[in-house]
Amino acid sequence: MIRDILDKALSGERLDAEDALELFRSDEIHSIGKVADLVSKKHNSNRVYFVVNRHINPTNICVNRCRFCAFSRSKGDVGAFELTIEDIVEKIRGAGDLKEVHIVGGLHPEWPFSYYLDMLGKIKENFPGLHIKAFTAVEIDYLSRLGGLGLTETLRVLKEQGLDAMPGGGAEIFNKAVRDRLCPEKISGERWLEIHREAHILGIKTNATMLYGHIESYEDRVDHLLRLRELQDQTGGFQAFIPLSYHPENTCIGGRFPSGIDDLKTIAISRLVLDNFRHIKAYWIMLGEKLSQIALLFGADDIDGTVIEEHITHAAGGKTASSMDKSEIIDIIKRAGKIPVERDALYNIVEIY
Ligand code: V47
Ligand code: SF4
Repeated sequence: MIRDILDKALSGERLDAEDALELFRSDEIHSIGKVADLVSKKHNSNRVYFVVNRHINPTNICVNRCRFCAFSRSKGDVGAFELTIEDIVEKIRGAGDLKEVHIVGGLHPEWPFSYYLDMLGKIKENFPGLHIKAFTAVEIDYLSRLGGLGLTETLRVLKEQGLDAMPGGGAEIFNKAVRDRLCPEKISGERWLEIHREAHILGIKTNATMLYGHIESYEDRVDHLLRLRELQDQTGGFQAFIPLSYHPENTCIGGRFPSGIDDLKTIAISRLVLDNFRHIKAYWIMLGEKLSQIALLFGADDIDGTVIEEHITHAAGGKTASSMDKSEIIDIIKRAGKIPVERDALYNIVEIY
């Protein structure tokens, strides 16, 4: 019974795989969402976090060419781009008083490891107080091969150069059969988890994501969530979980957008299953401004940030703007009956509104 599972979650008892699966199969999104909201309040009272940030993609040239990715290009393709480090510094300079820069990109076939070290160094030199949240586990694995350093050493050197935190991308769906169809060239789910474990051991906080709504089953989603929960039990190094709503346009695998109901249900169930994650993020770029506002009543306590420039979602049919003013974000949160809290990349509080 759904009621029993929700009572279990409310009393703080951990949900198991069967419970999570039953929630995904259920249509009772109102009750699931209500309980997720109550559980969210236990973690964060009535607060909703946001960050004044800017996204930067140094390049969309990528050797992996995942089947769900409309953003990537091969070298020489129309629309392929490469930013210089000066371009990146200028983009940050033009963005005003940022608290975080979020940097992810393709796996470039020719750039040396030193490009990435110089990028971090130049950003820190020009903007000493700015947090750098950069490089998915997929990029970290690639950089460790590029630099010929082991995983630990690669992460250590990047941290020394200014890496403050890592984003949660590249997780997709851990199940190998799904991954083989979605992104056969990408690192395995096990390797993604290993890289985040190592980052946590070195004191680098990270996020986690799950790309849902394509070819995966509910069982795959549950397996994905439980593997994240298990690692979080061991390290405590994850800050936020972000369900990523699949965008199908211009991709190899095609398909449909997940329904709004699936989006809300996935946010709410994530809140209930990931009892050891402090934050669940409703990424407004992928959910849309209005649905992400409703997600704040379905267990989400973070809405990401100002973003400014976005390519990954928009290449695949994203319909939102690429940028949202801080005042708009505050308004969305307030009109959901929540308290807007501006944070930095490490969830230190900047201001409560
Ligand atoms: O790794 C690619 C996903 C990710 C599509 O950690 C797609 O704070 C939907 O991880 N439809 C990058 N998703 C974005 C990401 C992220 C975004 C915002 C905040 C944070 C954070 C992380 O986007 C990729 C991939 O999983 N993606 N193509 C698509 N067609
Ligand atoms: Fe490359 Fe990332 Fe796109 Fe895959 S999802 S093709 S790794 S940019």
